[in-house]
Amino acid sequence: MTKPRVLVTRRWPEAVEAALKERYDLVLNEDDRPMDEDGLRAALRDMDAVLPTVSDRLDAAVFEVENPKARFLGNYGVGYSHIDTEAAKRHGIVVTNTPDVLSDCTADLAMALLLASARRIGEGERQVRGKAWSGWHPMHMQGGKVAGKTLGIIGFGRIGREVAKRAHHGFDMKVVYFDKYPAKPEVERDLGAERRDTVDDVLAEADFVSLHCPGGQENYHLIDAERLKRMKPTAYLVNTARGEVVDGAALAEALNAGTIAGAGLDVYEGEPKVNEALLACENAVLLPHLGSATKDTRIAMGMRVLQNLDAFFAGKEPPDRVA
Ligand code: 8YV
Repeated sequence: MTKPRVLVTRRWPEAVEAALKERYDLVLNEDDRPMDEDGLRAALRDMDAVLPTVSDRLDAAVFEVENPKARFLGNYGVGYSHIDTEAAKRHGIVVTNTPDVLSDCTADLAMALLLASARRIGEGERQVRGKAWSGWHPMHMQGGKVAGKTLGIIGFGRIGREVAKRAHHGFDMKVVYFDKYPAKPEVERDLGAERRDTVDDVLAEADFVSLHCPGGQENYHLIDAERLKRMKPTAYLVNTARGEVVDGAALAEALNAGTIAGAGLDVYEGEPKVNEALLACENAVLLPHLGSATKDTRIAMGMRVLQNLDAFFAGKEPPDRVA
């Protein structure tokens, strides 16, 4: 039996590529350059399966291929707002993602950004490296206290709950959250979390706001100029979800005007480009989409894609099917 032809759009950890190679006719993107629209279209036309990442924009136009051969898209990552799943469905293409395996590491990074923005870690590092530090003094770089404060979580799924666990049990924080779906009372109790009826209620109450909702149209610019005004002037915003959830220009204005105290960002609308005004904000900590970037997790993500791929080609329902 001929092996299905599978394209991996970016380089993955060696162990995963080796496991894929054993079972599939694997095509690798040897030089690891992001694929363009024509490349993705050719992949959908010629491959049995394509394994994309957040750097591949699979919008409706990319699916307009005559007789696409591809039947399976195994996304490497939990967020899939870069894939038009409706278009995939129309073309009979199954889509899967990689939940669970990256929740810990993404939650760790959200906490890292929360601490870094509150304690001015980026600014401090720049000062030391720039040889601009004149020595200790009581008024030097005072930041915001974290322990005992209120954390507002928008999107109380797997990652949001891991952040709540760290904040509540590690930093003695009170947790309030908004999610369309209320968590079970025992989950709320374990995480010291209380649901609020609206995003605005969370924003008004929280000293820190961390975003863990999906991206895409449904949450496009959920945090805009108006919503930033609802936050406390002493509050910090953390985004490890998707860039489009925040209006970057409005955030830069809010950071400059003192509408909020600071921000920690891992994701950007239109990344890898970053809004110039944000780049100039001293009170923003900016990371290059590192949420799941640990060696263990990147292997686990690849293995999770492989599980879904194997199930699909064995004629079974893939466990992490999203479309
Ligand atoms: C991934 C992420 O690295 O899984 C996600 O949704 O944001 C990241 O952790 C990225 O999406 C890879 O495709």
